[in-house]
Amino acid sequence: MAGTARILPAAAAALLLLLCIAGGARAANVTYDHRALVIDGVRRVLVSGSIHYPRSTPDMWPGLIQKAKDGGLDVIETYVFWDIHEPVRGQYDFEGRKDLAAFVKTVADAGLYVHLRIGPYVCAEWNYGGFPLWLHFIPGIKFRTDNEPFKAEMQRFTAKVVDTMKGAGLYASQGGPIILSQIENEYGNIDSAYGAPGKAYMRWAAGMAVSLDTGVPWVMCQQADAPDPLINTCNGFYCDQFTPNSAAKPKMWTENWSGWFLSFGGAVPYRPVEDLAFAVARFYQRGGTFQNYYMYHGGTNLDRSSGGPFIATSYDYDAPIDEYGLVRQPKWGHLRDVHKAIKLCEPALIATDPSYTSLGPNVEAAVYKVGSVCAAFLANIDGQSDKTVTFNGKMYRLPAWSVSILPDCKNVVLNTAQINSQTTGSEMRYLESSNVASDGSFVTPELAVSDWSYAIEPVGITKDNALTKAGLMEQINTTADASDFLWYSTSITVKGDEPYLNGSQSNLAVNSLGHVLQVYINGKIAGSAQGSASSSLISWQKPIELVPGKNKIDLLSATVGLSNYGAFFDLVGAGITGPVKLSGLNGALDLSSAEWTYQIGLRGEDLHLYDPSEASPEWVSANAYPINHPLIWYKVMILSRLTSREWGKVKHG
Ligand SMILES: *[C@@H]1O[C@H](CO)[C@@H](O)[C@H](O)[C@H]1NC(C)=O
Ligand SMILES: *[C@@H]1O[C@H](CO)[C@@H](O)[C@H](O)[C@H]1NC(C)=O
Ligand SMILES: *[C@@H]1O[C@H](CO)[C@@H](O)[C@H](O)[C@H]1NC(C)=O
Ligand SMILES: CC(=O)N[C@H]1CO[C@H](CO)[C@@H](O)[C@@H]1O
Repeated sequence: MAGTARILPAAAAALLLLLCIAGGARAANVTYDHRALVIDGVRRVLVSGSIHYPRSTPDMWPGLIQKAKDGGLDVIETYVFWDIHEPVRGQYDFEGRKDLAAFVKTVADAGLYVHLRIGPYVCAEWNYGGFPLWLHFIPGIKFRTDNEPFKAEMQRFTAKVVDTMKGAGLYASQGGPIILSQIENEYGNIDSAYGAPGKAYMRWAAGMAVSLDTGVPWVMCQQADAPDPLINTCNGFYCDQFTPNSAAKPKMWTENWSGWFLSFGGAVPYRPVEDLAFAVARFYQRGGTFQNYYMYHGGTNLDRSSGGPFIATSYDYDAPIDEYGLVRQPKWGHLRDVHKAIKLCEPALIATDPSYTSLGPNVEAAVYKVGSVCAAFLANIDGQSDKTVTFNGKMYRLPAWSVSILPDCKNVVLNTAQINSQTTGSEMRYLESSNVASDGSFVTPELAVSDWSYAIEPVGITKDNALTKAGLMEQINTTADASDFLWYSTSITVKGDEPYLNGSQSNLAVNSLGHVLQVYINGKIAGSAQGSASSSLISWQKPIELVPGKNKIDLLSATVGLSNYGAFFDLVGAGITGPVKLSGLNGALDLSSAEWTYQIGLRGEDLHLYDPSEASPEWVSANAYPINHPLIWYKVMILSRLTSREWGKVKHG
């Protein structure tokens, strides 16, 4: 009996060990040296890509991640979006599209690593840079500087994320996929505006992150003076000229822009794959060992998550996987080939530092050679002319703005300007209006579209909880972003002898911080104006018609995504801060300090008209639409008749 008792614990331990290995949950030791991230003592050449979990749906995640893996990625990078996880202070939400742990586990299931960029400031063209709005209302708070209330909140949320990940065993040190984590974000671009307290804050953030003891390295991107042991990394279109701030740190590129984001009214961004491939190959040529595509799948800014002003709802980014989750060719395929070529060079890349030689004007060779292991990159950085060069006694032709990759220092397996992969992409089809069924609905083989219906939105104040106050109020302070909309309403009484009148006409001038303005006089639209992505300011002026007696002035101000970038972006206001003036030939009436009534949000929002699952009686289904009513909601239902799998097949044509 005594013998059995001694043997049992050993058997149990052996079984446990087996279980751990079977589950793939073997702890990995992630460190770094001057060449690379080092995983379990081995330097690694890694290709990473950004996929932000809330910009798609959980049922899309496995497919997106598989396409990333098939495209040659080793790492999936995501930001963590504070505002969606803590919509109300202290009330956390990690469900559905916000299930960060499930996303990280999905990446692990595909056998890839994760770079978790906690921020918690993330920029990301995300509403308010990812900060929850309640943060703005904490007494005495100043964002992103040496301010105790801010630091306390930032530390609490960062620790919450780290604890959630640790609780699920997701750090590499625990056998999970997370090999890297980021604190703050591109602070070095703007920290000079915060002076010495900004520097103190940056050092505090680094120390706070390290103290959370994740067992994996931390990075700060675009932060040249990131303190040890944090790795400072590069973001940009090109990062080949970047060097880290210490000879003990590897050269890492955390944002290589695969394209660019879309703003309302702006051009749809496009970055040719030849240029992107050139930038990537140059980075590995010049000693880089980790680069991340921002974005690999951009996705969609769902709900009200778009940053601003005027960031579009599509976050496609011209990425290798398009907004809908389909591979974009030839971008995806060519980059996969580039990754394969770079991986063939990995033994040489991790063995030594590159040595550079000039092969003529604008032509550079980099050679990684130790004993018989050798890899070379030949770059023609001339944007105009092709070059023919001699390297190791052989002739090579290099197209303009291209890199040739030679994993054995002899044979070119890939040139970044020459696309060998499939070039046909998916085809998007518009719904054809010719396919109208007898019941009036509109049909294609794949889709059915219901009739349109409409609902009237009243002009001006309709809610009981409207607030009346003297003077004009800034919008974000007033709405706390509970809605995009704020009504400003006042009235004036016209006797007929007012100096600002001339006959029946008078000019109304409205100055707003943005982003969109609509002006109503006595319930009728008098005009509208909007800012743009580069400046949201509005200065509107027009003759208006007033009537004897009482005149109602209703101004509707709307935000289109709150600012997400720049020093003090959190203090950039919105809405009608004035002046608002009526003027005529003989005088003016300043309405800026008049009594105004404020209503946050529209009635249709309170009725959840935007929610297809709620059938509001407000909706009128009709063939004729109201004419000359200024504010109307419209609705149509698109009814897919196919499963998502069949849909994918149809899209691929
Ligand atoms: C992790 O690896 C580093 C060097 O690569 C080594 O110094 C350290 O002791 C290792 N830590 C553990 C826990 O194995
Ligand atoms: C309106 O303007 C005209 C000149 O354009 C002027 O003669 C007239 O007196 C003005 N009327 C009022 C009420 O100010
Ligand atoms: C919002 O209110 C705060 C506190 O009253 C004030 O300091 C700030 O200037 C206001 N912001 C804007 C944009 O007006
Ligand atoms: C936002 C930003 O810094 N963009 C720059 C990135 O790099 C490219 C190429 O060097 C510049 O043209 C952009 O202005």
